[in-house]
Amino acid sequence: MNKPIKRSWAEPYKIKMVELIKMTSPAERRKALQEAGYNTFLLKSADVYIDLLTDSGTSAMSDRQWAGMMLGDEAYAGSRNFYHLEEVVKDVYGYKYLIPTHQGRGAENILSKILIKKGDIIPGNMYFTTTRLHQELAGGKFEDVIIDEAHDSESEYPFKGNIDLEKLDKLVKKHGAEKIPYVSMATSVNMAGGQPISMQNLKDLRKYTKKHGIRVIHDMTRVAENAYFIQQREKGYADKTIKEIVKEICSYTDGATMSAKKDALVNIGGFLAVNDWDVFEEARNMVVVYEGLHTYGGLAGRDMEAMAIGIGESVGDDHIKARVGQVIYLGEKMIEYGVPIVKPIGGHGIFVDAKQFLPHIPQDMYPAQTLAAEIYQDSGVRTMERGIVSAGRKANGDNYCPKLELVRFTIPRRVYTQAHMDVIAESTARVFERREKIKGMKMIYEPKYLRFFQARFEKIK
Ligand code: PLI
Repeated sequence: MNKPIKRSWAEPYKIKMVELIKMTSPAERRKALQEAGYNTFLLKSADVYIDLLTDSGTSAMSDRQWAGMMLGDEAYAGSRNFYHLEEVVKDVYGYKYLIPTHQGRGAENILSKILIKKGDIIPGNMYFTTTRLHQELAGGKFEDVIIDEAHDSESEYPFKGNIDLEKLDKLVKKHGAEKIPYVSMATSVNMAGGQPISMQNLKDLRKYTKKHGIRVIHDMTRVAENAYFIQQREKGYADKTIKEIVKEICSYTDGATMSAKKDALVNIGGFLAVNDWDVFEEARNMVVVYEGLHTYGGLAGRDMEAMAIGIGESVGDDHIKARVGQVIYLGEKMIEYGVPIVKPIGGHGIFVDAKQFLPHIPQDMYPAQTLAAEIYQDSGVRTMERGIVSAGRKANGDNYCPKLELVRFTIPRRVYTQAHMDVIAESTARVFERREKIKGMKMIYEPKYLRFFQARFEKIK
């Protein structure tokens, strides 16, 4: 059972400062869960031992990033940190024009408002919660064109983030290219389990969209992790650096929204980056309405400096190997314990298949939400639901019922150790052993937007 997993690498950093965390008792956790309505988003961080809620804004910054914070130029207009960030975005990603935003959804809001008209169709490789909501609020309709394998947690297909060009072509034929403002293409598809898109698929997508005059907008939140899988799995890329691969990915797209809180190793920040001057001009005007002046977009100068340095670190080969390596380490431990997880193991976390883990709980009794609560109860490890609660409701009020009903164990970058990974796997294995005794839940409060953040639940007796 507990045979050690072979490994020939270690983290390319050493620890200079630590943050103390504390273990709670089972009784304290029971109370905390009740107060939080069995929603891990509503737990207080002080009650959490190992926090795998998200990899968003939870990474550890480097000494260089912290030093960069001291170089913050807090001028309202024309901060030197903005120009540094602009230069880095051009150098690393290749996009011509930059609009900083407070985080990813700020960029999604602006982009959706500019490009989407009422009645438009936005095809994409699986939805993401905030991305789809902004597309809908702008009057558009999201259509999933990811390959079928992405919806099957057991499929070992190496590029489950790929776009099915036949599905895309059907949409173009049905609605006409003029109804499709862009294809929403994410690297490291979050809701599929952090699954990559291949370079070949991107090239094919570029060719197809060019022919039809359709833009490709890149959700580049986790582009470096995607690049790692291309380097490891795709023919012709083994000898290329992560930086080279990242730049090539971006070169097949027309613009991007970025939540820098993930790949780019900062606690806050994001941006919209485009190659088209007209879109840039409109975005530069709109950002002053929703975020702040176009040279800070809701961020402090020091935040932009930390982001500029973080982007550089995020495309380091040693960094990404250790980052994804840690995720794979945890996933392999889970597999050893017989825990059903999404395969292949993705870039930013382990996604446990709650339908297989708790087959006796129907989807409308929230197996993934239930499992996240049970894991917290067992060990104070906080995970999150990525299933029917996250999927929300359609415009007509019906629930979206995703095939994937998952609990996400998201690994913050450069934060936890291998021993933490062992504790997480052991706790999950303990819950797995008593899975048959676990009962589902009912939702007792449902907010209108992005319900997974604030919904409340009760245990079914
Ligand atoms: O949380 P934001 O607003 O900085 O970014 C929104 C966002 C956009 N795209 C993708 C793929 C995301 O993963 C994303 C945010 N993800 C969160 C918060 C997460 O926990 O996965």
